[in-house]
Amino acid sequence: MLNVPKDHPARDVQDTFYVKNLAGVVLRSQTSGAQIHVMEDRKPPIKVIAPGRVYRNENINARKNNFFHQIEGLYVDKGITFGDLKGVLNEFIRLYFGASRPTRFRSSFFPFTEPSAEVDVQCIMCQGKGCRTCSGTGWLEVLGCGMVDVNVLKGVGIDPDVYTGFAFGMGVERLAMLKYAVDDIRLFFNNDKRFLDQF
Ligand code: 2NL
Repeated sequence: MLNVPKDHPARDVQDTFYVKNLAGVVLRSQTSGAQIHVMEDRKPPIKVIAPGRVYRNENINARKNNFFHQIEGLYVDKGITFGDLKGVLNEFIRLYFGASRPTRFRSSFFPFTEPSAEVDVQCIMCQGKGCRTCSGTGWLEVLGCGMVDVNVLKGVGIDPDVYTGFAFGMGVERLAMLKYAVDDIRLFFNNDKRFLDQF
């Protein structure tokens, strides 16, 4: 339903865990399924926020855990444009990081959105000069987004000649790491009271 062909390389980053002895049961790698169900069951205008725990087969390190919490958003109606997407996400980032934190939209690829973009904020460690945290680029990736792919709309029975929509997804832990300069995602899951007491 998310326009990812069986043999597409974009499947690799969605590799997850299969539950033994429960045929066909798999731990979700993104919360998009919730939004697909809403689009199947309702007519536009559709506005959804889908938060929840998601799982991925990762080699665990400071940046990646094999589960995290994702917040996805979806807005489908007549006349929704990339301008609406930019307006909503710029406002969210302004409220979350503060007005003084520069951001940029960079073109990207997701099978379920076209066009797709990633939003970066200026590196909080070096203020854009380039350092180890931002691999010398001066920017840190915050979230992924784009206009809902025509094939996704068709798949759920929404006419893409009448309706358009935007969607986005972000990692809760990653957002907290960027705001509070936390350098290891595993700290959120170790339940060390000294870490948790700071917040
Ligand atoms: C991310 C990036 C993304 C979406 C999620 C989406 C959902 C539907 C249709 C189209 Cl139902 N798109 N979600 C779109 C772009 C990016 O997630 O979560 N990075 C951690």
